[in-house]
This record gives sequence, structure tokens and C-alpha cells, in this order.
Amino acid sequence: MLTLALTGMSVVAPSALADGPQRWEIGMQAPATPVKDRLSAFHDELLVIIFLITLFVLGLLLYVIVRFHHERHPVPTRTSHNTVIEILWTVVPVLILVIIAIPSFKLMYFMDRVPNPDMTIKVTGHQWYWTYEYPDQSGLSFDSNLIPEADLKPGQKRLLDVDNPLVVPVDTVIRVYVTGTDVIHSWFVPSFGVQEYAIVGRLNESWMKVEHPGVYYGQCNQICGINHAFMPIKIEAVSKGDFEHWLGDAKKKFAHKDDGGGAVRIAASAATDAARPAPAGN
Ligand SMILES: [Cu+2]
Repeated sequence: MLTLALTGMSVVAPSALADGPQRWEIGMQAPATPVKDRLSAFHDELLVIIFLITLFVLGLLLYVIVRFHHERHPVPTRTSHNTVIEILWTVVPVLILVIIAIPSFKLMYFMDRVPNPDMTIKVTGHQWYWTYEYPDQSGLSFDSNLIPEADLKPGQKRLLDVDNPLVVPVDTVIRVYVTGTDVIHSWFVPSFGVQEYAIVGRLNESWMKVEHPGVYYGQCNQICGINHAFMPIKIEAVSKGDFEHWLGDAKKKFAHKDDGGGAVRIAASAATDAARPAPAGN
């Protein structure tokens, strides 16, 4: 019941914090994690640099068009080399690229390294749905399937809403493992700045720390077969208290008859070994 209540709550909750594709959207989705904050800021910085370069080139073009118009400049110059200019137009772009590379690499390392994770989530891509596992929570796991268009309830998003969304607590550093069972998929949540390939036999790693409660949408963005467009990602970020409630309910709702497969146990022990003292409340 509480699960339903929570789900209902977040669906009804102010849509300012629901982040997915919007009509006529031209910018990026609003950031909801420190990684995406930095990605958006870096994007904006690059936009300034690109704008200045474009302006400079446009200025040069206009100057050439006006200054060397055949009426004003009937006899063309025969200049074919100018060492100073040639050095400049090689060195200056290199410098610009180096200046861009420094924050770019910093950001890449920031995205790559999981800072002291509080919990772990394992995402498995299948043709054509996702499985979510909480290895820290005695292997809680469930499948997340698209809601077909015919079954959509009012307020649910076509091709984006799922039967069982991934639920995560806010202000928690979450390590995300991504893997696959058949072909290559990609788990992509734009407002989290998380995009990780789901590859058979590999465990890719990313992380997120959701800053605001809300509903966030993503999609598989690696062409994975005929139903590629029908394996969306829905994440509900809730307060830590609500998350604990949800966990209690979810463990009952998704209790497995076989008490979890071998894979779940391996993931659980790997996660426990790797990190830190077992979380309280288990
Ligand atoms: Cu896909």
C-alpha cells in the first residue's frame, strides 16, 4: 500500500521536479546530481567559447568581404604565405583546445570515481527491459517494464512510464553497476549525467547523488534491437525516510521464491566486501 501511496505521491507531486523530455525543449534537462551540475556548467562554458570563436570568424569574413571587394580592391594581392599568421592559426587553436581539455579531464575523473558510496544499485539490461537489484538489501531485485500505451493512466507518460520504477533516496551517494544479459544496452538518465553501457560479462560503474526528490526519466540509448524504444527508465528519488518505508514494502512485494539467484549473492558479497560496514537497519 505504501508503495502505491508513494508512487501516487510522486506522480501527483509538483511536476517542477519531474524531469524528462519536454515539448519543444532545446536545452538540456535540468541537473539533479553534482555530476550533471558540472556537465551543464561545462556545456555553458564551451558555448561561450564557441560563441566567441564564431563571432571572431564572422568578423574576419565581413572584413574580407568589405575591405577586399573588387571595386575597392581591383588588383588582388599575390601573397601566398605569411609565417606569422600561419604560426598563429596553428598555435592559438591548440591553446584553446588545451584550455578546454583541463576542465574536461577534471570532470571526467570526477564522473569516473565513486566517492565513498553509501549504497549500491545493479542495473541489468535485457531485450527489452531493465532489472534493478539492491545488493545491500539482501538481494532485493525486480524487473522494470514499459507500460503499454493502451494501459496508460492519466498523467503517465507514453513510452516513459514503467510498472516498477527504480526508487532511490536523495542525498545519498549511490554506486551504479551496469551490466547486460544479451546485447549491448545503455542506461542513460539525462538529468543525472549518467550514461553507462550495459555489456554482457562486464560490470560498468557509475554513480549518482540525487539532490532533489522527484521523478526522473531516461531511456536506453544504445540501439539494442526491435524494441529498443520500449525500455525506458523511470527513477523516483524520495527522502531517506520514505525510501526505508518503500524498502520494507518492496522486499515483500518482490520476494523471490528461490530467495535470490547465485548472481544476486555474488553481487551482494562483492558490494559488502568492497565498501564499508554494513548499513544499519538490516
Ligand atoms: Cu536499447
